[in-house]
Amino acid sequence: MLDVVTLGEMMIQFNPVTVGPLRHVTYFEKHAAGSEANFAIGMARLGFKAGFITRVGNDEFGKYILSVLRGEGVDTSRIKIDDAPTGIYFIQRGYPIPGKSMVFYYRRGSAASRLSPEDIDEGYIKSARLLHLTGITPALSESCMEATFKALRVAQEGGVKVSFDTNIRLKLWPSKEKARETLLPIVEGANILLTEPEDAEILIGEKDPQKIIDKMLSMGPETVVVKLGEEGAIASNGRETITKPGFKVPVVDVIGAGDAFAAAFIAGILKNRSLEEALTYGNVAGALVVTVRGDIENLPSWDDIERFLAFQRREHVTFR
Ligand code: KDG
Repeated sequence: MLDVVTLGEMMIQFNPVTVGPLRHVTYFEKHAAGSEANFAIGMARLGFKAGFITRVGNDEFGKYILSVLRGEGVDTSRIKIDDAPTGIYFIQRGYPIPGKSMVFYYRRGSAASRLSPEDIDEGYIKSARLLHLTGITPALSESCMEATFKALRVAQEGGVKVSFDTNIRLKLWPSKEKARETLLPIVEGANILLTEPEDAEILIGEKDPQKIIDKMLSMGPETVVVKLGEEGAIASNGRETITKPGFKVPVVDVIGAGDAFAAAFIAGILKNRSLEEALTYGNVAGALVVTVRGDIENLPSWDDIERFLAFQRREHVTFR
């Protein structure tokens, strides 16, 4: 029995120790990351039983990814070992825009890109309360796209809630049109929709948060969240619309903030907390993740969230 299940690609992330153009970087740190795996780990840190479906290579990086997921308490029973290599990617920090990060993928033909509908165990998906999908997995290959749609269908048949984070990575799509036509049916099939203005502009031609909310609520989802990066987020369930500003923190690497937000927001919703509380948890998780290199290291526990919020309220927090 799972609380949440997700599918996608976890890769080795090489994160430069110094900022600037990659050609001049000498030292990299090795991390394991990938949007859906970040989400699964985020949920596990918050006490939920999370399952992750993927393929990893029969190589050192695949072994590392498995050990990270197992160490975090994510269920790896549906992860297959494949002959193709584990995907990797590099981050470039602070260049050409200070404070921003870019990604460079080396993942074509990777083990996870060979994920296919046969890897989607219907009973496994139906045993969960929520299936989490992102716009990354269907962009990886035809078989990944089919696997994503099979998971969506199975969840809908089994009455499992679906959350969808649009996460459009243009480097993975042949065109914006292809991204739009592939992802719109998932938007329509989701119960909880998370997006950001650039993605919404591609999907529905709107980048104003209120217009995005109005339009997307009319397409099917019961809850729509527009993530605004350091500005925070705005969410609506049709009855109430709440805006929550983000927390000001020192930024080291912004990659992974959206996944942290998604995990903590959905954790709040699954715990029947108010929309406002769920948004606050999401903003805390996003703020914590950007202060370090790597996507998963600073994903918070409930205790971390409480301490962070107490500190913001200028209450006494013990450090020893
Ligand atoms: O959300 C963060 C991810 O974008 C990053 O970890 C890499 O999963 C990744 C991807 O496919 O872009």
